[in-house]
Amino acid sequence: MALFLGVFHLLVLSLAVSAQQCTSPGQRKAWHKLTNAEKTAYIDAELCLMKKPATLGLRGAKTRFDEFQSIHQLQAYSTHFVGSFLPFHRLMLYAHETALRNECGYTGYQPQTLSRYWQEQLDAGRFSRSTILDPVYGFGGDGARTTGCISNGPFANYTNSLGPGYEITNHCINRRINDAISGGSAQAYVDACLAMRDFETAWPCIEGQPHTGGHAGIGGQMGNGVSSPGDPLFYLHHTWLDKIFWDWQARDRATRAKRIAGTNIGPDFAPGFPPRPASIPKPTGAAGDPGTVTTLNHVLNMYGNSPNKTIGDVLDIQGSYLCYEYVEP
Ligand SMILES: [Cu+2]
Repeated sequence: MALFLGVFHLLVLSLAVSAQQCTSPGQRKAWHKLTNAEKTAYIDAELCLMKKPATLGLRGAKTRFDEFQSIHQLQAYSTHFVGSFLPFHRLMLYAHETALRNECGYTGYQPQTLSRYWQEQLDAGRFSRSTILDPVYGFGGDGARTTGCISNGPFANYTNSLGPGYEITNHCINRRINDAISGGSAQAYVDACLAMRDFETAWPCIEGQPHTGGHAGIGGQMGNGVSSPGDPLFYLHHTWLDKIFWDWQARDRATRAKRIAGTNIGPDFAPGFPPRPASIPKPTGAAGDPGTVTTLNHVLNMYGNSPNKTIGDVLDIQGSYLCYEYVEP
């Protein structure tokens, strides 16, 4: 009888686990590999978010697109240079992708096919010539010399209401591409991070050069640590970083998809991050953590754009909450 009950319990347990498991993960593909129709589908979904009015009452946000930028603007100093940097951006990308799908009908041309990433090492050192900046099947090109505003492409006419930094002002999406700085996205920097032995070294490595190469190589809004999601390229850049994080995790998934570390106290000031005005409350980085170290119980705040989740919920991209995979370019 005891044996029978034991087997029965095992069965129930395995059923409960499999019910939560990710059986058909959504595919995240490299932008360079998409057909023109797939590129257009993604861009159209983003344009749709830009046309939908804001619903969450977040400071200064006018559209649904802006409300995702708000998540980042309001928490810039508690989600960078801290242990939650990679999990926070992972959940933010997922929230954005979910909005593209549920609010803008985005299916990416087949069910379960989701966000796109910019395989930046292909363009490192030559961002200005990347096909991702194509004016028709891409995100438009560099900022104009006089105004800094992107002057072509699908997002040239968007009026951004958040930024630069913490400001609330109507402005264009601006860029200032620097090919030399974009060299920071090179494969050598990616490989260096993938070779790191533990989270304590892999996270600052990813947040360092590959992260900075994409932000500062595009420049303008993307180069602003607080308001960078005002440029839709942000999502393609950070999805690439999320892929690098996952590629690193997958090398020892049993350990690395279950472990987090690092401080939860962000700096008071950081280069590329405009100072936080007193009107914005200092975010409490420690939500869910018992002390000053980032733990699996650390809560990632999406400000109503999607459910808040803990770091433990999102460390595995094929776990109980997230369900996607990266398709190699
Ligand atoms: Cu960020």
